Amino acid sequence: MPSENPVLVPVLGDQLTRTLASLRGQTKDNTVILMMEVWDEATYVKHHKQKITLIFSAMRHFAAELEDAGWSVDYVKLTDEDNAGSFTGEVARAVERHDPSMIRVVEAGEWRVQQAIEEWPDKFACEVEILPDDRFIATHAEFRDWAEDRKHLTMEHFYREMRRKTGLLMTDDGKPKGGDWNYDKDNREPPKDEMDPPPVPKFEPDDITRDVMKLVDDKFGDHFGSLEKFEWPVTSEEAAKAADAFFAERIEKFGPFQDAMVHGSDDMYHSMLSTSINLGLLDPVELCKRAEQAYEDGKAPINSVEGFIRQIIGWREYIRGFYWLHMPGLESDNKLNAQRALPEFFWTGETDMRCLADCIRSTHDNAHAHHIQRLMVLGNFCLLAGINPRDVQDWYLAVYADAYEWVELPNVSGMILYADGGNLATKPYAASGNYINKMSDYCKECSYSVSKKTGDGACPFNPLYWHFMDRHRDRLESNHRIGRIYSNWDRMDDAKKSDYLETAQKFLDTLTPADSSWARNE
Ligand code: FAD
Ligand code: DLZ
Ligand code: SF4
Repeated sequence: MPSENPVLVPVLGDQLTRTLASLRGQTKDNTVILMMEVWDEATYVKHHKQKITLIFSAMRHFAAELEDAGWSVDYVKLTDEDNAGSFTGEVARAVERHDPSMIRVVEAGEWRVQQAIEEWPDKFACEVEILPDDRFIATHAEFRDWAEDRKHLTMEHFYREMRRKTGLLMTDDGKPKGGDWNYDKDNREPPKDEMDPPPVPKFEPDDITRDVMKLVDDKFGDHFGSLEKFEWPVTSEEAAKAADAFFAERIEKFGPFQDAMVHGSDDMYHSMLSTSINLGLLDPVELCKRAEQAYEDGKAPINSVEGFIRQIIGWREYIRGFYWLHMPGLESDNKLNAQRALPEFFWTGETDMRCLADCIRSTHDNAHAHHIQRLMVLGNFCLLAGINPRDVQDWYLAVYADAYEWVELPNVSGMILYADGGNLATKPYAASGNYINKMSDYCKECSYSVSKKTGDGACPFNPLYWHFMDRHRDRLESNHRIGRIYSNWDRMDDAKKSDYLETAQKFLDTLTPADSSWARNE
């Protein structure tokens, strides 16, 4: 039993780690751990049904695990009478119940929630200690120091700092193992006919998960997505099994086929570990150490291992640093002045564009699409079609089981939409149908023809690409990484250019805007 005035430790839904900074140093007899299912978090966008199920189920399993280990957990369910609906409201109720000597909390991942937490010292009579989230490698201050005075925040430079800091893939004399820092050039193989990725482990819903599924069906039945194939790991034990399978069976080919896409193959050689990493069920640095060990043991080549480690200590850390550096403000950036509404087919999947239809199907069925689908199919389409950043942000935040604003927003605003004007990406990731054809098997059976550039039946990515380049010429022409493209455009005769622009416009005019109630409660 905790003492009379215990320390109250609120643990948020993406802080499901036994070694969380706020629990470290606490003893079981002086601590009450508070976990809260709250309406505000469940509905600030209309999250995919699998995302809510995953988070609530993982929270309930984590609470049970802590209780089994002898901790006192005060767990508030969504349907509990008097649930206040917000973190602050629930902490206030818990303060009434427990009269704590102190509140100890780890900073939130999202700016929105952190703003609320920072009001707690004024709201509550007891001391409030807000601790850094040291599950990340770089602190906010370290990232700010690194970014200061840099004209461009190049991920590769930051990544090298993280390699040095962690010692991952470094030799004793401070050189990158294998000789190069980055093996991305070896990681762009198109899919092969005989490719047969081993299946990702699936985790059958247990009683706790099934209870949550009923709750989600009941309360969030109008949210996007299906619960039929809910197979995510919901405990650290299950997540460890998923990681074991990745290191045993898929890491070898992770690198070469990182950018490949195959119709109906929803995971390829990807790790499928982002949901577990983001929830706190897996430690990102431990995963990188295991990847390095696979290289040392001769079980995976350097390009696969370096590629995996770069995604985690490079991109993931950089994205988080970038988010905190640019918030608030990043969410309202719209430097390309994109105003078109998100097309309805992003929610219904009803489009003849086979690549998009497959990515949306996977998103609907699994609350997941792999990186290159998010970037070069869905993201590329939103960029070229000029979809407004707010709609795109809401969609990505709602539909992916691994989506939290700190990771979704820089990827959407900076990486795919260039809405920050090029702070994150040195050039827009714009591509015609040719790229998708090279890296996938989508085009073979599409009702559009990827080799047709204009007119009826032409792959829409082809004219949209030139429509995008033409309408943003003023901004992009001076960018040395993209400027050369305009000489190709200028070499075309006027009739060809008009053909491109007219075909694109005709296509854009066919798009039905989505109703905003898909993403947010009115
Ligand atoms: P793998 O391909 O196996 O990669 C290994 C790990 O690297 C991932 O688990 C993830 O932790 C990390 N990683 C890889 N790329 C990125 C990246 N660009 N940013 C941050 N971490 C990265 N990832 C999220 O976790 N949440 C999101 O909300 C999210 N939104 C995205 C939106 C867009 C537009 C794009 C282009 C990417 C987004 N990503 C997001 C990154 C990436 O697509 C997912 O992390 C990845 O698909 C998860 O599958 P995986 O675990 O099999 O990844
Ligand atoms: C995403 C989410 C959802 C859907 N619901 C909850 C919840 O009810 N309780 C909770 O603690 N966390 C939830 N989360 C995750 C939070 O949104 C996440 O912890 C914060 O956004 C991080 O700042
Ligand atoms: Fe996508 Fe165009 Fe290929 Fe069809 S032809 S699958 S729309 S890239």
